[in-house]
Amino acid sequence: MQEEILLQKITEIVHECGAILLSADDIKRKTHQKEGKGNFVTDYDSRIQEILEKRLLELVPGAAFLGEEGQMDHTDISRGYAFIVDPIDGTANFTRGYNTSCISVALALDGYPILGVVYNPYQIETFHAIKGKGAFLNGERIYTSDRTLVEGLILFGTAPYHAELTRKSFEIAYQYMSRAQDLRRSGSAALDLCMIASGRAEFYFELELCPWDYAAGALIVEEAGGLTGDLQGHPLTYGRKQTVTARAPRVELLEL
Ligand code: 2AM
Ligand code: CA
Repeated sequence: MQEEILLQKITEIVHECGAILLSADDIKRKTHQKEGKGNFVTDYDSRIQEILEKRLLELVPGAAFLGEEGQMDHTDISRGYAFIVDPIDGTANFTRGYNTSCISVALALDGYPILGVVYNPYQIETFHAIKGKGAFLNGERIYTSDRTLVEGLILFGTAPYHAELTRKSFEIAYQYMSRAQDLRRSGSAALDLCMIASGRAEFYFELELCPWDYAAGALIVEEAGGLTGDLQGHPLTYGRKQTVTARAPRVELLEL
């Protein structure tokens, strides 16, 4: 299927799932604790993932499917097509009615994303990118900002489910923040990446993320002219957990 048509169909599916988020009720009763502090799942995460799995695999039959919910840690995405999907990124926000969550869908080929869609139904913002064809917000081309670190806004995730990473997360945040303008913390890695892509913020990091948290967002950042990698700038991979950074091109990584 032609990439643009595929994008249109994926976007339609993701928008339908966004409507489920907006109409969610009685979320508290439908929330369950997962392994680790601050790590939740709701009945909506599972339901949206089921819909995404069924509908996306109809579009690309035979593709692998890696999603946050379920036993998918061993899914091999290194060859052929693979969907890498987070049904709700920002689940803790969702359970609190904080209205900062999104649906994130990436299509990867031979281990690397070639198409990404991130939809925030609360702001009606759809970010997308196709490899080599730029990044867009609601159909308009977006670019990372031309600010340097001194003028920059820092975003970070605290990896709350890994208590041993808390101190290090704040030490790194302090290093960047003390050289920058200010700092924000949203609770959704995919949306943070889209903030970098759209030039609203300049540097983002989180010490441990899963591929479904960053696969779509990282492609959107790169296609918007930004840089992604780990804390040293080594390229991201998409088959395992890792540290993720994203930045506007004039922001340099600090030697920590
Ligand atoms: P989630 O809302 O889909 O769970 C918050 O710091 C960010 O980290 C969110 O994007 C959140 O995604 C993600 N996250 C939550 N639990 C995680 C885990 N166990 N491993 C990696 N990332 C996680
Ligand atoms: Ca999730």
